[in-house]
Amino acid sequence: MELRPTLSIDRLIAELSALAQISAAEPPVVTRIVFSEADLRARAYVKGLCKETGLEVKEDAVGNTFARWQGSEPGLAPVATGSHIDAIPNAGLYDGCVGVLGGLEAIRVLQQLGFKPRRSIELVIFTAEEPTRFGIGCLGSRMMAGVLSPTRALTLIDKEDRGLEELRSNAGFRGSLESVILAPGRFHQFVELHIEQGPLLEQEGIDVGLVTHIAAPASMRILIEGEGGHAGGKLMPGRKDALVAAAVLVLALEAAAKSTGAVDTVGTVGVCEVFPGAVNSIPSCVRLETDIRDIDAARRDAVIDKLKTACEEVAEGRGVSISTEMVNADPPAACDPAILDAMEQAAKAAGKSYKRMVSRAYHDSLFMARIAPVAMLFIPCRGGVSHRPDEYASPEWIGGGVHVLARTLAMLAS
Ligand code: HGY
Ligand code: MN
Ligand code: MN
Repeated sequence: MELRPTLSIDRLIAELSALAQISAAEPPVVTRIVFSEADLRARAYVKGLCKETGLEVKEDAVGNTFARWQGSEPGLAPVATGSHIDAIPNAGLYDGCVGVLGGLEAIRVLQQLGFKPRRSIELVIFTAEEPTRFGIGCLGSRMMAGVLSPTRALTLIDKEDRGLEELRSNAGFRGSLESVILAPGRFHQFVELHIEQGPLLEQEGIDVGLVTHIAAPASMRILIEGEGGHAGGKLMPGRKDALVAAAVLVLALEAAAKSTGAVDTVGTVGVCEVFPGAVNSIPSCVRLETDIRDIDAARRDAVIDKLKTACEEVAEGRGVSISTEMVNADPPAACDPAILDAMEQAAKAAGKSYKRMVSRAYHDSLFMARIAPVAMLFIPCRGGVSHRPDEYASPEWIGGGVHVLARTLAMLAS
């Protein structure tokens, strides 16, 4: 089908900007933690746009949101696109939101062109792609794929000791958590548009990335308990300083990640909580949250093993007690060749340059891949910067991604 989508990129940029104003932080900083007041206002805003577009909007028991454009053969499993609108603290306005509002714009373009989908097209807004609240990423899509069981989900608590049950019901989401699990075949195919969150497309001057694999993320919590004490009265010999022990582990993770010799191995300690946190008190307890990834799961797991060994050695050497907890250690996902080919055809028809590449960030597509064929479509982001307020994707880059997405959806839904 020959499509010449006419995009209203100005409207899309205005909507992205309007969404970015809905933040727990002062704009241009975006902070939107799942089930927070800002998250609920953002959901209402996006659902309003979906309803204006004539989509049928439904939500599941944890707030995953499905906006459907009914196809001519409703008995066929729909094609879906979408991403997330929650954002970590001190984030930008494009991560996730480009895939949600860009997916909506792709649907509007096809509607304006008079395209009639045979398969329904659904825009999905996933709950809690970011790990900020509960320490685990992709909460909504994990539950949809049955990777995170309702029983385990009910054990999740945030830093204020509030659990999923309390937070989801306060946010107005009801129903059994079992009902979130999707039967295989619920979706025919899933395509996610997202900023690259890396520098390659911009550096190489390429319009879109066709993602072939999504890296394998893992997260491990480390609790270090020492003795604490008076910073003046307690002399250096015999101290059991939990923060110094933690510092050794932070360096050990960096060394382990670098030791694989593969550029794809990354290790980060993004959270370090120090107790009691008084300048004149020796830290008695430190909680670290570590993020370890690679496109090769075995290589990633070797880094985790090295970090665990370092924990044992530091505990022994410094007389502190160290416990570890694996939050998640997910396999990588391979994207679907047929969808990749469709995206390649769409890029050619749209006159956009493209390259096949891996995703080093994880996305809801990682879990959607458990229940449907998936692929991701990347657009450049300036300097590869993401998870910072200066994250930026130009209207031209965004427009190119939406154009290719619209053509891809038209092919898949025909
Ligand atoms: O951390 C990630 O890869 C994603 O941006 N949540
Ligand atoms: Mn993110
Ligand atoms: Mn994202």
